[in-house]
Amino acid sequence: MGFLGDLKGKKKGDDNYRLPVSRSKLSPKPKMRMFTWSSLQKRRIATYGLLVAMLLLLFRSRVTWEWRPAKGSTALSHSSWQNTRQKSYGTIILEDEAYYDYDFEPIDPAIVSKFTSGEASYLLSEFGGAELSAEDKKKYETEVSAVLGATVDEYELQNFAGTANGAENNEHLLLCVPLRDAEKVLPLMFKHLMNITYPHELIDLAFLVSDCSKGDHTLEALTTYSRYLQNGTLQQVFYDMDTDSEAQISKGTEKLYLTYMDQNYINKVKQAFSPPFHENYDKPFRSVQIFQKDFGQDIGQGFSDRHAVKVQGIRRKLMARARNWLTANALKPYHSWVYWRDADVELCPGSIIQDLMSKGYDVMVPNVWRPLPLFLDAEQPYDLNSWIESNQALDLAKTLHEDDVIVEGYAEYPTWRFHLAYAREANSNPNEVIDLDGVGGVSILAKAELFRRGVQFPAFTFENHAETEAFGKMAKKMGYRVGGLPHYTLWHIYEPSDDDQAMIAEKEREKRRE
Ligand SMILES: Nc1nc2c(ncn2[C@@H]2O[C@H](COP(=O)(O)OP(=O)(O)OP(=O)(O)O)[C@@H](O)[C@H]2O)c(=O)[nH]1
Ligand SMILES: [Mg+2]
Repeated sequence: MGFLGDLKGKKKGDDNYRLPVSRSKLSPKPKMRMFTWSSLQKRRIATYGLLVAMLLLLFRSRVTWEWRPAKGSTALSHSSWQNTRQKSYGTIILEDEAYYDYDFEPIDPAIVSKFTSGEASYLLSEFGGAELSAEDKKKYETEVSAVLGATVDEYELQNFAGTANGAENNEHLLLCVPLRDAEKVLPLMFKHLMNITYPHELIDLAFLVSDCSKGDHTLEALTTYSRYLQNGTLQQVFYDMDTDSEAQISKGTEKLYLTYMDQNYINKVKQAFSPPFHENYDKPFRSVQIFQKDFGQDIGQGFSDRHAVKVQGIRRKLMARARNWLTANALKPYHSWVYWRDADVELCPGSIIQDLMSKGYDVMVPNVWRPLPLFLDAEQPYDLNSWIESNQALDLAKTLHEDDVIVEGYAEYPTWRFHLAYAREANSNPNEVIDLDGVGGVSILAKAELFRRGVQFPAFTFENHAETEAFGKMAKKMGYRVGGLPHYTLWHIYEPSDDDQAMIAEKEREKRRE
């Protein structure tokens, strides 16, 4: 069964399957766009149509789509959702300028074709020679600039430095997510993306899918969900998926461990993903780019596989390569900020981007914990990669080979560093900031300037570190301010380890014996 196999009866010609992913293909502003279809575009549409039809067959999806012509100028709004809960899919007209700025103007093939035999020939055929009346001159200038100007843009990079009030200042942000074998967590990830209250029209989403196992559908699922997201209909898709009774039954058996968790926490998660949502929850993002590239990562994505100490250095360097490929391909000159987010986050405030931005740092991370079963104390500091350097760790580094990578949380590397994770006090000021040296990668906000200046995620050993911790160290070395919020917490999903599963099974057996 395909990943959307629980949904009901999608129609082949359904407009929700338009390929809208790049911004220019979202419902354009009528007065801004004059379109004639070139044969290339027609061919593309035919190919897309064929692909979509194949996808539909492949996923055997079962959603009933009810097409409703555009009524207003907004996507299915949260109030319409709350009030009616009906299936209604309106055409989205994206009015915000931020969807269209810093964009090459579309080239009109009819105008371009007039110039194919050179300018002299154009002048002759259009105006009978080079002598132009005032009116002809105007037309000439418009058409020449449509051909030349359409592909020439200039940027004053000073204007994209990033401020603490990015949303008010219309600052564009690139949101990067690396993905591997992530099919299962994609609905969670997309719900979090919709929950983000930083203006969606200012956010370009960029995903990199790598090294997925055979049988995993991360790439296909990501593409399909992204299309729904950009059509403003993903909320409805998830509602249908979440209310599908068959799917609930199989989820129930799979998630037995939930009964062993703190029910307050479970309720918080439920609440985070239930209406009312914020006003622009369904609003499409400025663009979505999906990249696929394998790096030869063959360490398993299971909890126990990826946490063995000896694989950490290799794994972290490969992750670093993936991150660098993603930024290098997706960063545009108009981005002021880059936000990195892992897909496997369970709870996170929708205002995270503004919250991290408001501190005025160049790099800022929150605290990351994870919930645990009650029999394991209910919660635990999770991301130990955000820390302040210690003399003990610097001394330890001197004893290591220059290519060795120190990883936190392993007895092999006693660093005695101050970890952001352990500094958390549940009810303390979430705005308190601590300066850091290393950072974890679950949720990093950084000014785009860092990447332009050459700060990156080292895929080699940099000061006995790799990836995000080395990113923090490198940023510091280049004079940037790196900080973390000890009392502002994101919750990583809990995946029962092999040991935890054995304990749960034992408890279940005990229950049956009682
Ligand atoms: N592109 C790419 N993404 C990856 C790779 N490995 C993990 N990811 C993704 O990177 C994010 C973090 O991955 P995790 O496996 O949770 O790794 P981690 O956060 O370093 O480790 P944990 O502390 O175990 O959570 C998730 O969104 C993964 O899907 C990889 O090799 N390539
Ligand atoms: Mg993780």
